[in-house]
Amino acid sequence: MAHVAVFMGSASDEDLMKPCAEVLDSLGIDYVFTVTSAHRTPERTEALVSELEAGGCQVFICAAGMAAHLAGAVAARTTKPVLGVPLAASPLGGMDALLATVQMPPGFPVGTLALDKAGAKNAAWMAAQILALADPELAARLKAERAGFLSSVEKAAAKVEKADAERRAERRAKNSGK
Ligand code: RP5
Repeated sequence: MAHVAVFMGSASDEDLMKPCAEVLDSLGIDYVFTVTSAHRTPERTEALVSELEAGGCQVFICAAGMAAHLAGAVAARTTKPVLGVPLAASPLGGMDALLATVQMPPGFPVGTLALDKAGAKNAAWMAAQILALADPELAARLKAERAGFLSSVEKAAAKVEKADAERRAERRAKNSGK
C-alpha cells in the first residue's frame, strides 16, 4: 500500500525528483511516483488523489515548475498533508514556481520545500516525519538516520582539520627555513 504519492507536472521534472524517490526507498516507505498536471490533466489529477487516498495514501508530494499549480490543485481535493516542491523550469529560475506553490489561501496549506533537488529530498524526509507520528518503527529509523548525519559531519570535520593542520605545518616549516 502506497503511503506517499509523488506527483510531477511533467516527465521533464523526473530527474529533479529522483532524489525524493531515493530517500523514500532508503527509509522503506512505499510510494507512487507519477506524472500528472494541474492544467493539462486536471481530471487525472483529481482521480489519482481520490484513488490513492482511498488506498491509504497519507501524504502527497507535488513538484512542478513554471505556473506551478499542482500542489494547490491537490490541496483543494484532499485534507491529507500536501508538500510542494517548486522547480526551476523557466527563465524566471523557479521564482515563478516558488510563489505559485507557497502562496496558498487560508485553509488550503501547501507545506513548501526548497527548490529542485534539495526540496525533493526534504519533501521525502518531511513525509517520513509525518508518517512517523503514527509509526514508531519509522520514527526509530529516522532517529538512526540522524545519527548517520552526525557521524558523517564529524568524519568530514576530522578530515578538514587534519588537512588544515598539515598545510599549517608545511607553511611553518617553509617560513622557518627563510
Ligand atoms: C510544468 O511546466 C511542469 O511541472 C514542468 O516543470 C514545466 C514544463 O513542462 P513541459 O513543457 O516540459 O512538459 O507544468
